[in-house]
Amino acid sequence: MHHSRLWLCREHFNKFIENRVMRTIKRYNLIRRGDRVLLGLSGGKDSVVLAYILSKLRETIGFKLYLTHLNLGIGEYSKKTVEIVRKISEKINAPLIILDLREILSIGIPELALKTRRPPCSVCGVVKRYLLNALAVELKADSIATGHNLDDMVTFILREFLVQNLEQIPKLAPRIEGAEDYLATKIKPLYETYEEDIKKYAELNNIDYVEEKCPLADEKTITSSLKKHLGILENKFPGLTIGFIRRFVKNLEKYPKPRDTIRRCSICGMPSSGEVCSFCKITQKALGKPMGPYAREYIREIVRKSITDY
Ligand code: Q46
Ligand code: ZN
Repeated sequence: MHHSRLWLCREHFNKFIENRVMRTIKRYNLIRRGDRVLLGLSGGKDSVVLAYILSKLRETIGFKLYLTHLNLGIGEYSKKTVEIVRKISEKINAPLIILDLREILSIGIPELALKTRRPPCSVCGVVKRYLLNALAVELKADSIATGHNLDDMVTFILREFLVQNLEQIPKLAPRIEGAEDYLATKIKPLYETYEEDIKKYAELNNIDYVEEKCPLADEKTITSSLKKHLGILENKFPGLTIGFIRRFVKNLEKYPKPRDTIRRCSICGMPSSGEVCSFCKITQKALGKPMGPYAREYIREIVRKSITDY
């Protein structure tokens, strides 16, 4: 491993990565004994590798792991991701809930973007955040785990700094507390794990994941350029990225607190910065009706049917 100047065999490499995730969980108090953790699985390498590692740690820590996948209705790409996540759920023996956007809204992300005249990733972000949170609330999950890795997080922090969006920076912490019964806590167990190591872990353990990028992804963003350059810097100065993130967490208190207070959407009751949440607004525009209440009821039903200890 370039960053730590270690050269390990497969067995020791696996141990090294699993220990690193375990230490991240402990250092930032991400998962506690008895927790119910909902992992958002996209089918890409990060969330898939995280599912494997969390399934290995579940007994030692003593928590329950649930998986969820959002079928975004993006043609062949979505079909492939669904296949992959089903396989993982069987392999690691963790319950999986698939939320199908075309079943909930009758349209997928491409049409939703067209009808709202917004970039696909922007509507997609709103939809994913909403459904994931609504599912976690329904499952009474203690947290939502996501596969964001070290390189992702440093890139996001640098981007917010570059555009001087300082109030967004505290939201890039490894653990973001939720609120009451409508906003789930979010955790990032791969916060200190290099992307390069995640790829290696998948390769060495024959873990299948979706390698192609989403066809709607916008490649010309500040984030993708920053990530490339961060990789070059890390190669030149091994350990730069991990050193940065650890100092960043220590300095978190020094950044301005976000001013937007979280309220509840007057239509569906989910978190919102204004009177009506973005999901209700987007669906109102695309379908002529705010779909928050329906989506929540749909999720409630699916949880009732598929989770036995609910
Ligand atoms: S799935 Fe959705 Fe991503 Fe595709 S439309 Fe954009 S945000 S790129 S992670
Ligand atoms: Zn709403």
